[in-house]
Formats: sequence, C-alpha cells, structure tokens
Amino acid sequence: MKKRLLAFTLIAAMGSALLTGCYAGYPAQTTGTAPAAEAAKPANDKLVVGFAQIGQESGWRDGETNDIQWYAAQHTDTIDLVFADAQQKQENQIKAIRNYIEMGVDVIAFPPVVETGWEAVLTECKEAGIPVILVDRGVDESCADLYDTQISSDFIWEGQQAADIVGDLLGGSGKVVELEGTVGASAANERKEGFDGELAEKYPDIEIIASQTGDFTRALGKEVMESFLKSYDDIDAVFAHNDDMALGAIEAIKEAGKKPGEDIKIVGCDGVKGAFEAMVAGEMNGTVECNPCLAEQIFDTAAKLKAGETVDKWIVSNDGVFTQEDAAAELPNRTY
Ligand code: GZL
Repeated sequence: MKKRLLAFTLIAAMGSALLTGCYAGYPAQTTGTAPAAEAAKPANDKLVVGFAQIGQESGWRDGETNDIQWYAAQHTDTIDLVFADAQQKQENQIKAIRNYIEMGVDVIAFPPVVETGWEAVLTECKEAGIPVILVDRGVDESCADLYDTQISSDFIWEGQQAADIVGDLLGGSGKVVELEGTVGASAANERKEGFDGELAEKYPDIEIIASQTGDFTRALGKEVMESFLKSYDDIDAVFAHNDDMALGAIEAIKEAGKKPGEDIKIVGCDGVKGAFEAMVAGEMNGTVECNPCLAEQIFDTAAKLKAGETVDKWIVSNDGVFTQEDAAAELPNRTY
C-alpha cells in the first residue's frame, strides 16, 4: 500500500537547467534537505526511488549527487527521485530510509557510510517488500541477504593499481605513508586491503611507515599529512584513499618546503578533475578512477527490481588508471 510522500525533496520538480550530470560541468551542490510541505505521492506508475546520500565530503561525492539529480531531472516523465543528504551521519541515513519505507517508495538506494549497523533497517526494508540497491559502498557480509544488489567499483583492485603505480615510481623501494578514508567504510577497508597486500606481495622493500584516516576530506587529509611530515623526514610517497585527501597532502607538502610530485610522490583514487590538474602541474603522480556517474545504472536497475526481475548481486563499475603521462590528454574529458 503506497502512502503519501512526507516532507522530502522531490528532485523531479527541479528544472533540468539547475542540474547537469557527469556529461557536462557542475552547478553548485543542491542539498536534498527536507522541505516543510507535504507532497502527495504521484498517483501514476512512475518509478519512485528514495536515495539517502552520505553527504558532501568530497568532490567525488558531489559528482555522484549531481549525476543522480541531473538524470532524474531529465526523466521526470518516468522517474520521481526523493533525495536526502545525511551530512555524513549513519543515523540520518537510517532515518531517511525509514521515511522512504513509510512513504512506500518503489526502491531504496543508498551508499552505506560504514559497513556495519544496517541489519535492523535493511530487515525493515525487506519486510516492507521494498528492494534495496547499495551504491558505491558495501555492507557487512552478515547483511548479504538483506539487499538486492550493490553497484560500485572494485576497491581492492583500485588499491592494487595504486600500489603498482607507487612501486613503479619508487623503483621498488622506499617509505610510504597512507591517508585512509572514513573509518569503517568499505571503500577505505578494501582500498587498504588491496594496496597493503599488493605492496607486501610485489614490493617487499617498500615500507608503509604510517597510516591514518583523513575521513575522505581535503581538510583532514592536509592535517594528517602535516603530522606525518613532522614525524618523518624520509617519506618517499603518499597513497591517499581519495584525491581530495591527496590534494590536501599536496598543500601540506608545499607548506613544509618540499616539492609534491617530485620529493614526495602522490597517488590517489577517484579521478576527480583536481587530480588531473595537479598531475598536469607536476604535483601529483597518479590516480585510480572510481566512476561516480552511476545514475543510469541505478535507475535502470531500480526499474528492473520494481518489475520483479532479479539482477546481479554486484554490478561492478569499469575504472581507468591515470598517471602524469596521460593527464593532459585526459583532463578535457573529466566531468566531476
Ligand atoms: C567510493 C566512494 C568514496 C570516494 C570518496 O565509491 O564511496 O567516498 O572514493 C567518497 O571520495 O567520499
């Protein structure tokens, strides 16, 4: 039984002029804050998707949000997107998901900010008969039967690619510091697993001398890099679990009087435009792309789930690997 839409932003009501997807430039971030007015659930057979976004912690996250909102605004005849911004708090994501259950949306999609703490709310989704799509992050194995599919990159592969770039840059030996993503996030856990494992297996003479979370943000990435630089004067390379933290590390290295990209090599993940600009400037050495432009896959998959079709448990994004050599040629193609 579908219920009335409670106070939430129906992105479909926004003009497409406000938003552009991963195929063009980006407007200022539109936040999915809950308006006061109550909206009646459309009395039609449009696909209603409730999306509980993590927040706005990185350029990558903004790219994902804009792509989803832009795509929904282009398809107002068939899609209604209900969007909430959880300000990086798991309890806000859970609240939004419970609202979507109350509304009776057709499908719920969200990037779990951390891997644990989802069993209760995912059980409620299952009991309500609402399919769930995990987007760009995963949940603990114990919840494997409580969601329908995960659409995301292969983070272990990303970590391994980053380790190979670092191994090549250092000629197989040196000292590395690691800026980790959000504590407990699958993207952070698995990038670390891939990076540390690849170094141990293929580059035994490269040592990780420090590893600490920068919470996927530029500001904290800079702060942690400042502390690393105070503690160690022999850092040869940084691996940052996302480009935003890598860009923060670049600032810290410059302020410490060293040359990022030369004295200390820098490798990140995501493939945001800023990383390509830094590589063209010679201040960064590589990035492993993590495609945030998942909107078409999300809504196509949601339509299949609404129609009762089964889909693959993991829909893996295809990502590229970029270094300074190909940065200039690739920069014009970057859309987030
Ligand atoms: C990856 C995604 C990560 C990005 C970060 O799929 O979950 O979250 O790498 C973002 O930039 O904060």
